[in-house]
Amino acid sequence: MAGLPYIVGNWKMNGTRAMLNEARAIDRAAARFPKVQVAVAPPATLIYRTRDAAVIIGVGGQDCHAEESGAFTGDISAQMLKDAGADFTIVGHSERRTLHGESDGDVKAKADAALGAGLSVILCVGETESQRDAGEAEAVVGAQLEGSCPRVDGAPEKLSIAYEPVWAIGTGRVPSVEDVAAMHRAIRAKLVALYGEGGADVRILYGGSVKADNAAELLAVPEVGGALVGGASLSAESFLAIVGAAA
Ligand code: G2H
Repeated sequence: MAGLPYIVGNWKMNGTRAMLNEARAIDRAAARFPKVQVAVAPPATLIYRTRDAAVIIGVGGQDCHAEESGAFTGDISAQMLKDAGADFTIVGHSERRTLHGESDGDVKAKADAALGAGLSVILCVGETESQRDAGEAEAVVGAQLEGSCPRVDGAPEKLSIAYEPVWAIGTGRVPSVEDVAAMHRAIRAKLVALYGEGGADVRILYGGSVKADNAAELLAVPEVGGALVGGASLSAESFLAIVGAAA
C-alpha cells in the first residue's frame, strides 16, 4: 500500500484547552517518527488552537455538514473546518451513523463536500456484532462503501477508509488479525471496483479498541495502513506508544 502508516487520534467529545498540552507533546514526539503520519481530530472547539499548538501533526474535524453555509444550527461546514486549520475530517463514524441517524447518502454528501473544500477524508465503515454473527460483515461493509464513498476526482490518496467494527468500538474487544486482514482485502477489492486503479491508493485503517498492547499486532497486518484511535489517543503517552508501534 502506498504512503506512510497513518495513526489518527479521534478525541470524540473529549477535551478542553488543557488537552492542548497533549497535542503539544504528541507534536514534539512526532518528529522522532518521520516514517509515521500522525494526526489528531480534536473537538471542533479546539481545532484552531490545536493547529496553532502543533506544527508537524495533521489536525482534523470529526464530522462536517454537506452544505457550505446556511441555516443549520449547531453544524460546521467543511469550509469552516478548513478555515480553522483542519487538514482532514472524519465522516460516517458509527457514533454519527447510530446516534445522529446518518445514512450512507448523508455520509457520501459530507465526504464529497470535504474533498471539495480541500480536506482529506477518513470515511468510517463497519458491521455490528449481530451482522458479523450472521456472516454478513463483508456484505454490510461493501454496501456501506458503495453508498458512501465520494467522488475522488483523480486524487484517491486524499481518501482513507477506517474499518471500525461497531462491536469493537470502546469495548476493549478486537477482531482476530485474520478477520482484520480478510475485511481489509474485501474493502480493497471494493475500492478497486469503485475507483479502478486509483482504488489501490486509498488507505485503509483499522479502528476499534486500538491500544498500546495490541497496536503492533494489528499494524503488522500487511493490509492495514494505519489506525484510528479513540480512547487511547486521549493521553500523549498511550497515543505515542501506538505511533511507536507503527514506526
Ligand atoms: C473507534 C475508535 C476511534 P476506540 O470509534 O474512532 O475508538 O479506540 O475508543 O474504540
